[in-house]
Amino acid sequence: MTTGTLITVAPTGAESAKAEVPALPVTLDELLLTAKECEALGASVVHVHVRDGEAQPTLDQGRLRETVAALRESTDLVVQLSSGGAVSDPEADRLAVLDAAPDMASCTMGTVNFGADVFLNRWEFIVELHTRMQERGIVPEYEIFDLGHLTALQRLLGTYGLPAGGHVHVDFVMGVPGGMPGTPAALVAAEQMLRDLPAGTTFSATGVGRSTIPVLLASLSAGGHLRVGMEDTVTYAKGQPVESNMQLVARAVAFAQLAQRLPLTTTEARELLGLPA
Ligand code: KMH
Ligand code: ZN
Repeated sequence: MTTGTLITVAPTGAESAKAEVPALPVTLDELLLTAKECEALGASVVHVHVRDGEAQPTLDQGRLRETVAALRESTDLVVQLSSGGAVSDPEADRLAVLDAAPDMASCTMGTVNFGADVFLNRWEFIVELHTRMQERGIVPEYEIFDLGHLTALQRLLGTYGLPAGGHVHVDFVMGVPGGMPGTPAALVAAEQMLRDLPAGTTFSATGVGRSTIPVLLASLSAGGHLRVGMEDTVTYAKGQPVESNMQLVARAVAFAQLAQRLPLTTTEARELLGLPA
């Protein structure tokens, strides 16, 4: 039965430039303030990409560890580090993200064209991420950019077993140029494929750019959860730049309330995701 809504905020990403999107949180202080305010509004998970002193994406181990510690110190949010990084990040650096010991990490389930770039996720690399997370008790969020990624997930779980905590949670990242479109039809197709995954598998969805609202509404209607934030959405409405991540979380909360699926607390989110209390 569908109950409340898990709201994940993805505040920064690796793609937008601070110079073009001044409201993007890129320093640790900006990230912490954003995280605290989004938690107060109803977010329960934060999906984190960090930036360096020049506001460029980085997988620097020191910054990752400092960020995990600071988020734990000032919020109760589930801390999910991106192992996807930027398209240019080497596999070794992406695997090393796990050394920062987050609650969760993303695990993208296949290669996808990413605009003019390629977001490379080889099978052996996926297996390494999955098994290292199993060993360390880090809960994965499986990122699904295309329907074939769900077939790969079925194969992964069938061969290497369930993730830490025993619960499977996937996130449909929709509307990336090169991936599945951000449409209700594609969301329903993806949701239908969850039947081939372990019973109780949950999903969230995010639509990049102009697919943000259709995907948000479709996910709520189909019993899914939500990911919102400036990683995926920098335009609030036509001609209106997003002012802050809080603006996007507030809109997601309002939609969830309309759908009578209230935001989960951080405690409820941990329970849903199979994380320790
Ligand atoms: N920045 C994208 C290339 C993830 O965080 O795991 C990959 C991404 C997915 O954002
Ligand atoms: Zn990400």
